[in-house]
Amino acid sequence: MTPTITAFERSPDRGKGLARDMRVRWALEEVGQPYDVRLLSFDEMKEATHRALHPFGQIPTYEEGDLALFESGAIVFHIAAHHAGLLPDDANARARAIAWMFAALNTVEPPIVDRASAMLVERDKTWFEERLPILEGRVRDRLAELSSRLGDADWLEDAFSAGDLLMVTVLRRLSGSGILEEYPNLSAYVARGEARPAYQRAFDDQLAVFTAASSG
Ligand SMILES: N[C@@H](CCC(=O)N[C@@H](CS)C(=O)NCC(=O)O)C(=O)O
Repeated sequence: MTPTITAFERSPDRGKGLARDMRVRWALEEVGQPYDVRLLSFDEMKEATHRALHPFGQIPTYEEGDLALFESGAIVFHIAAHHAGLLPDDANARARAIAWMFAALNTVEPPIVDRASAMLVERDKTWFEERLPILEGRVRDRLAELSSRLGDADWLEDAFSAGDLLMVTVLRRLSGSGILEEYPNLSAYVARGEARPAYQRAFDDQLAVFTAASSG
């Protein structure tokens, strides 16, 4: 059965691949699973029909037969668990790849999102200039730790996994900040993820939605 995911009708990032349906698209492309996309406006995301799928009125969601899922991490895990290619077969290696999925979403993404949110909605506050270095310090602490763990390796464990897929998409949220570039091995790691053909197909498909909406 072909799954259906939801995505922004008009992504606020203007098609830069930062909206979280990108993670799901990329995972589906990696495992070779075709999918349909239902595009939603911001208003539609907050309506009861969509909230029945997503309690917080957000994208992405994933529908497949009787199953309706929300949370990009849960969706990527579901895809990885049901197809070969995103999680190792060995039980211990698999558990470690899953640990990296949680690390991406639970440990690395929060300080990056806190910084991005402050840049977006707190710029006019009197305390913004004082708070920003604190938020950026927290991002740098996490990146320094991740950079030191990654070292010269291509991926976080022996082979590319759903853990890398999520980590790369999380790190991409720093694009334009200049912070990622302070850690050359992390920049190279993100570039390695972006160079994967499955990533490029997912990116192009997401960008095509934005381009079509802008020209329409
Ligand atoms: N933890 C959720 C976050 C979902 C999320 O923040 N989605 C954003 C797009 S990337 C969204 O729908 N934003 C619009 C809104 O919250 O109103 C996940 O990983 O799926």
